[in-house]
Amino acid sequence: MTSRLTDLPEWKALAAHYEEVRGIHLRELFARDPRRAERFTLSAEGLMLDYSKNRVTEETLRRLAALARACGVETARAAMFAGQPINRTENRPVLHVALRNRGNTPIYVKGVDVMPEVNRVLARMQAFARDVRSGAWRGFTGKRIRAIVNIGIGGSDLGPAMAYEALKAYSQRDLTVRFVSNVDATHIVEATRDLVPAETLFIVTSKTFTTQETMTNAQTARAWCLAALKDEKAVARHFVAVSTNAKEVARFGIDPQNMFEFWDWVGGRYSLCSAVGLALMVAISPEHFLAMLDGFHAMDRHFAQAPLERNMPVILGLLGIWYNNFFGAATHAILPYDQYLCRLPAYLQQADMESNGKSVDRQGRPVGWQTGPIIWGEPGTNGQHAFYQLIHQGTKLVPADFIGFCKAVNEVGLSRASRDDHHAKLMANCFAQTEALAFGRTAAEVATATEVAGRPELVAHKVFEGNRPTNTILADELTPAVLGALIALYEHKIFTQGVIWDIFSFDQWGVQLGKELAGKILPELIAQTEPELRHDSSTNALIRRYRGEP
Ligand code: G6Q
Repeated sequence: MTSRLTDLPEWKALAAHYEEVRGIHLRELFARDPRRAERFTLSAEGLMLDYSKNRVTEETLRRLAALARACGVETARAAMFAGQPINRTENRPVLHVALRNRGNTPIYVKGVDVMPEVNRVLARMQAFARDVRSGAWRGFTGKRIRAIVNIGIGGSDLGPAMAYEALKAYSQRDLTVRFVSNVDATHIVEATRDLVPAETLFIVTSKTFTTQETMTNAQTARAWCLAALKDEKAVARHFVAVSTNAKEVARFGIDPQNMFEFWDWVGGRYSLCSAVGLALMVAISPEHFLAMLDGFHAMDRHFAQAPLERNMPVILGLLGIWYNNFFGAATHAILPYDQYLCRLPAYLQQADMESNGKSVDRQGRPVGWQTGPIIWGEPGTNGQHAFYQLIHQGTKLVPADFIGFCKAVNEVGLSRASRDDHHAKLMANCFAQTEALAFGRTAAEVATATEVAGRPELVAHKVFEGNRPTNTILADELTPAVLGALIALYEHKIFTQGVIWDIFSFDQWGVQLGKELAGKILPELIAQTEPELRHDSSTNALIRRYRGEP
């Protein structure tokens, strides 16, 4: 982009258009056009996106697509798929799409097709997963593996942990699968307290194999294992690694034969489809894992090929920009109406906030516009009994994505057509919420309700202004392929927004400073004699209090 974002004519046109439409109520937009829902619904790769309950007109969307074009979204998209080093601050390509490139078309990095390597590792993962699942892989004492513990953090934890929860119904139920991330010992202690060392396999997942939390937990797991098995050789049967760093893996004592590689062009928060997904593959089977990759790939193709106006990730990205940059909405809620997706908000929190939480443009100049929103959320219906009050009647605009399924994974109730059906109740709530948020309840409607009879002072409290925007993403059923398509949808939404905001979405320098300072403070907390503290007065006092010094 040669001009800065806010100087583009397309941006200025949107700013003027915003002034024209900001006051229009969704009630009016729906009343004007009986075919609005149809017009603003898009289906792709098993997902249906209804974006009609947004404060947009056809003109808004045209103008937003024009902005995307002016910002070079199409060129940037092509550059990513072609393996160009678009992560320029780390000088790397961004090729999570290669990990699920099920069509196997060659993708070149520095002139070398990466697909044979991707497929080689995928084949090794499958062989390993089959061995563990069948019992062919035994523990050191010859016992079958009954528990898998993934040790990793951030991008080496959230993806497989989220997807394991999401696809639990597809998992081998006699295999316990746990995820340990926090350096707080509580996490590993609680995760292992009921496990049997001779039947437990640890997957140490770390791109760098130097991450403090993961290495600390891995050493603790090693000690836990050896305390029971009493032989260093046991490590080879109870530990495998997922990493790019063969040297450190060997130093830890893990046989390089038992290391599953990935590559520096896979970003941590985009690594679920790499060997980082090994624990998930063992849990749900190679077949289901591959079905998930198929879903990812289908959405990748849609993103790569569909015109911007009919491109689901692009539409989600543009709507996000509309609220973030023009309406001033600071947050975006992710509200899955499916308990299996309980970790999806946390997963997307990292994917989005670590990617687009940036404040300088690609030239290193301060941006003069808002970038990534705060992502948050909880599964429905739980959230309805907690924070939805603010979304309905608070002073802040909170755009939200509602995600649901037509068919339940667990059909419980007298029958699907009965009022006892859990799933019908769940989805009735999902649809009702978006209806209430969009259309609200006017003072006139409240005034005629019997509940305020004789108490007119209550009317104001019971009014719902409405006009609160939502997307609804609906699919038939939560399958591995649908999960893959859903995650890819959000990945490419984040990509689209990053291009428009003119920021680098694939680095994460913002996590460095805290790590460095923790490295300085750690020796001060454990020093035998009182250390000389050179921090600010607050940090010095906290350290002294921790040490029990006056
Ligand atoms: C993700 C981040 C970060 C990373 C963790 C773990 O994009 O880079 O969350 O995944 O810090 O890093 P390792 O895999 O190297 O242990």
